[in-house]
Amino acid sequence: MLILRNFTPTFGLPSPSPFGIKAIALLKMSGLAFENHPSDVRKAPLGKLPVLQDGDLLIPDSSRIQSYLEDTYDINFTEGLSAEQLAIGRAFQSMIEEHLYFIEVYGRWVDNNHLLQPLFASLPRFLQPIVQRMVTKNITKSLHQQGIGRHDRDYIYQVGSSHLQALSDYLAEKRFFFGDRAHAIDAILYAFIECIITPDIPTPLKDAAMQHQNLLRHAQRFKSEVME
Ligand SMILES: N[C@@H](CCC(=O)N[C@@H](CS)C(=O)NCC(=O)O)C(=O)O
Repeated sequence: MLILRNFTPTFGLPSPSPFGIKAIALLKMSGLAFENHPSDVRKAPLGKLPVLQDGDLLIPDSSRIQSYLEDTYDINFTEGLSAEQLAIGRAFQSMIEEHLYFIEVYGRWVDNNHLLQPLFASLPRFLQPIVQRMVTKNITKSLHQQGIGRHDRDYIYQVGSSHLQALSDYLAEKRFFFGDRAHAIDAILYAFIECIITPDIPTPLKDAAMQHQNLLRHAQRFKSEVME
């Protein structure tokens, strides 16, 4: 049985992490049996979750999990895609995971830090504010190092909105990103949109996402056809 080591479900999400949801989505798409287990991020091989456990083997990182499932279980998450579509998918994946992600993180940790207590609910009560302050300090530092955290709030959300606009424009009226069937990029799009729209965390990024009816329909479709 495959075990997915993940964060504890929070904010109405199966994982508060978009990468954690992406990994669940890929496993659902694979049709393989698996269990999603809340796990301690400090025990993860790279200090991050999700991690896939297959027997004694630990596979960190959602993209490495994808490659592992493809190589080991002969799952094809990009079946039928042309070289051009693969290139487009790759570019959108980078935009989402390497840039939009940090704007989502800003929306939670900088703009709405007071709403994040549920993330620490499993800790002893006296430790919760201490750990929250420590994690917030580390995340704020990583936003500064990444670069996005150096900009003003309006500009950060303006960039986030332009990413959402690009995703909405490319998706247009298609059922999934490249047509009728869901591929790996749909798992990624779903995971990151779900993390913006589902938690009760108000941000201009959420307002922008709610304007794109096709992104909302995509999330709903992916949820009902793949996740449930
Ligand atoms: N590239 C990794 C990113 C995973 C990641 O950034 N996970 C974050 C949560 S969204 C994490 O575990 N952070 C814990 C930490 O940095 O201490 C993937 O695709 O899985």
